[in-house]
Amino acid sequence: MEKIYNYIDGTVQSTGGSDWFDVYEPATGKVYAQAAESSPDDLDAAVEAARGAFDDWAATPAADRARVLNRLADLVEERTEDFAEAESIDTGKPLSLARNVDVPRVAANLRFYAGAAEHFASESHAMESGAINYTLRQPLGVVGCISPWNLPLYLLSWKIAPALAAGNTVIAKPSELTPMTAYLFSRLFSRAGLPPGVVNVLHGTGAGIGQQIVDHPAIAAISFTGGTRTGETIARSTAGRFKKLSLELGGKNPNIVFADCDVERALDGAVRAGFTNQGEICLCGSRLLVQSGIYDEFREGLVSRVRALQVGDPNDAATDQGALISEAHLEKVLGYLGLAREEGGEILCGGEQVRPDGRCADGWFVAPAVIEGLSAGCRTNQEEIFGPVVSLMPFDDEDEAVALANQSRFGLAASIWSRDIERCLRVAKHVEAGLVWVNTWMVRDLRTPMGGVKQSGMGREGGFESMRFFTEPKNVCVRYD
Ligand code: TXE
Repeated sequence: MEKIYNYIDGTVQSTGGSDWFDVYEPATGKVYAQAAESSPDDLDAAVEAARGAFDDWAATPAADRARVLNRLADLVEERTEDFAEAESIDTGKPLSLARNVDVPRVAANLRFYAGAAEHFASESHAMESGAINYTLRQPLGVVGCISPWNLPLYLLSWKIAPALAAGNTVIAKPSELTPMTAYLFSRLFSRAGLPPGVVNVLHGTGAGIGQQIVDHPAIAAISFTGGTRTGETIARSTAGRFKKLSLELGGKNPNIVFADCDVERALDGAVRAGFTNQGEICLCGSRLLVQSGIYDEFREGLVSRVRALQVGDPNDAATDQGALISEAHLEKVLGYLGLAREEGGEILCGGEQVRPDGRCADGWFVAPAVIEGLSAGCRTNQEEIFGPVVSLMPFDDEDEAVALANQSRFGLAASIWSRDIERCLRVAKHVEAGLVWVNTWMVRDLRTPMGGVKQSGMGREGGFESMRFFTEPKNVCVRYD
C-alpha cells in the first residue's frame, strides 16, 4: 500500500501520531493508498518551521524567488505523465484531462507567479502640500492554503505560487480525498531550491487538521477553495481573530443561450460547461437557459451530444466522463436526480449509475444527465449538485433571462451565447457573477480576477489580486517641504 507523508521543515515525514486514513481510487472504488492524519503537534512543528523560514524568504530577492518557482515548474513538467496518472487515479477524472489541463496548469501557475513576483508593484501618491505617500506591500507571514478535490494540484498551486511569490511561508492542506499529487509535489520542493520550512504540506481531514489550520493563531490568512458551507464555517471561526480570508466557494452557474447565437458553438459550449470533469468544477454551467424560439432544436442537439459522451475507465483514451470523487458524492448526485423527479422534472437522458465492465465495475460512475420541466426556484435548480447534471429552462426575452440567471444565492460565473454583441454586453453587466464569458466557457487568462459574489465567496484571486491578498499594504507618508 502506498503511503502519503507530510512534508514539514524540508523533510518528508510521517505524522507524529500513528494515524493513517484510506485513500480511494474512485474509478475502482478500492483503497490504493494511505495518508498521514496530521496531529496538532504536526501543525505546531509546521508552523514553527514556517515562522523560522519567514524572515529569510521574505528578504530573498524577488528574482531568486521567481527562479525557484520556475524550477519547480520545470520539475513538474518533466514529470507530467506521473502527475497526470496520480491525479487521475486520485480523482477519477479522465487521464487525458489530467494530462492536458490539470498538470500544464500547475506549471503555468508556478511560472505566472514567478513573473508576478518580479512585476508586482505598489502605488505612490504625491500631495501638492509637499508630502509623498508610498505604499509598502509586505508579506503576511505564515499563510494557510486549503484546497478541494476536484482540481487538486491545479488549485493548490494556484494558492501556493502567489503566496510564495509575495514572500510568505505556507502551510498547505490538500483535500483528504485527493492527497497524492500534493505529496508528489512536496517531494520536489528541496530540489527546486525551496529552503526548509518555506512550504509545509499537511494531510488530513477538514474537520481535523483543516480546522486546526484555520484556528491557529500564528497563521495570518487563509486562502480556501471548497464548499459554501465549509467557507461559512471558516468565516465564522476566523471572525474573532480578523484573519485575512479569501473564499472561493460553490456555484450554480447560468448558461444563457439566445436564439440568435451560433447554435452549434453554443451546443459544444453547453456540453463542455455542463460535463467537463464530470461536472465537478465550480464554474460548470449547470443551469441552461435557452430562448423559446430555439428551445426544442437546442434540447434535441444537447441530448444527442450528451448521450454520445463515453463514461468509463479514466485510462481509456475514448473516455469523456470518469468517476465521481466518492461513493458519498455519487449518492448525493443520484439523490438530486431523485429529487428532480419528485419536483416534477423529466430526465431526458442519463442519470443512472453506470457499472463499466472490467476493473472499473465497482467505481462511482453516473451517466451524464439532462433534466427539463423544473421551476427556477426548486431545490434542484437552486442547490449545487456538483455532478454531471444540467437543468434546461426556457425563457422568452432578455429581461427574463437575466431574472432567471440571478434567481440564485450563488454568483460565481455565467456564459452568454448570442451574435448580438450589444445584448451580450448588457446581459454581462446585469448578471450577478464574478466571471462572465461571452460565446465561450472557461477561457482563463491568469491575469484576471477570479471569484464570486453572493454565496460563491469573498475576495478575488488571480493575477495581482492574489499578490494583493497575500500582502498587507502599509502607507508611508513623508513630508518634504
Ligand atoms: O468540500 P469541502 P467537500 C462543493 C460541492 C461539493 C461540496 C462539498 O458542492 O459537493 O462543496 O464538498 C477542507 N476547516 N465544492 O465536502 O469540505 C477539506 O478537507 C478547514 C465546491 O469535499 O469544502 C478540503 O481540503 N478546512 C468546490 C477543502 O476544505 C476544511 C470544490 C474542501 O472541502 C474544513 C469542492 C474546516 N472546517 C467542493 N472542512 C469549488 N468551489 O470548486 C473541510 N475542509
